[in-house]
Amino acid sequence: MTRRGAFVVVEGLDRSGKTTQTGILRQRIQEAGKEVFCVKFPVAEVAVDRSTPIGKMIDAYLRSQSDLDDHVVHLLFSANRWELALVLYSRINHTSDFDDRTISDCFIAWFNLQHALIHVTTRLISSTIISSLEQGKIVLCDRYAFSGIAFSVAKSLPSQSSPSTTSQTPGKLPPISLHWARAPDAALPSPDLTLFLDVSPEIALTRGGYGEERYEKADMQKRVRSVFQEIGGEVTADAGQGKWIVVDAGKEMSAVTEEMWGHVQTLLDGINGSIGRLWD
Ligand code: 2DT
Repeated sequence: MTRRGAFVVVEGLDRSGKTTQTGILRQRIQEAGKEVFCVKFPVAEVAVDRSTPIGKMIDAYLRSQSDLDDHVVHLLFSANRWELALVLYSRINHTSDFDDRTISDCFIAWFNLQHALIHVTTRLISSTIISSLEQGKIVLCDRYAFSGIAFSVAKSLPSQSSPSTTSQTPGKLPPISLHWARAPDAALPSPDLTLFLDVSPEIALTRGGYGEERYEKADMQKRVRSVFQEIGGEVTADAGQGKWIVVDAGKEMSAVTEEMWGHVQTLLDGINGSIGRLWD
């Protein structure tokens, strides 16, 4: 039986160097003669000159140009992962099934036809990430469902600077629990390896561009970091969810690259066995 490719996710706090390191890894994988399929969440653009409606809503929210309830934001991020599955499926397979539909129609249909469409979208994602893996490609993903959970749950934790407050509107909807946050992404492919780039909010603060977006505040980043640590513990305890490696992203960039590359290199020859599912 041919070996499938590996699914590698890079997660981290803001300004941890995630996107730069993912770019370097992509180049190294290609130089090693392997095919790589790259994905970045949240996705604002999934193809040349085409932006997704949900990607745009997330972008406006992150730039503080709109305000949305935390639960809605969480579901939008998850829908952003599902909509990528739909778009890529129709492009890769040249099917007409979804060509005439706008992505937001798909999203509404997802809510209306919940069970049926979740089943369909689960199959569809098999044709994108999973088919790449089956073709032996390495799938390299810059943020995934773990970010979704970490950022949404962090908003429900008390602020460390003023413990009685969270970013949620008081007295409205219940806080977002780990359990609730996991649900929309259940059954998406689970990574074989997650590299979590860990950097202290103090070091991140000193890096360029920090502070421009909604979540780029030291207090929020501390809470995100603590939820990521909890998720890392859960992934490590569950053999079906792949490996979770914490990389100290506070050190020199090239040292971070070498450490990450060391882990990815072990997966270049592919993997025996089927692709796991998140939280199955
Ligand atoms: P970047 O800085 O990597 O573009 O991320 N986020 C991301 C969530 O809150 N939920 C999610 O599901 C994902 C994928 C993390 C922009 C911000 O979006 C947050 C930071």
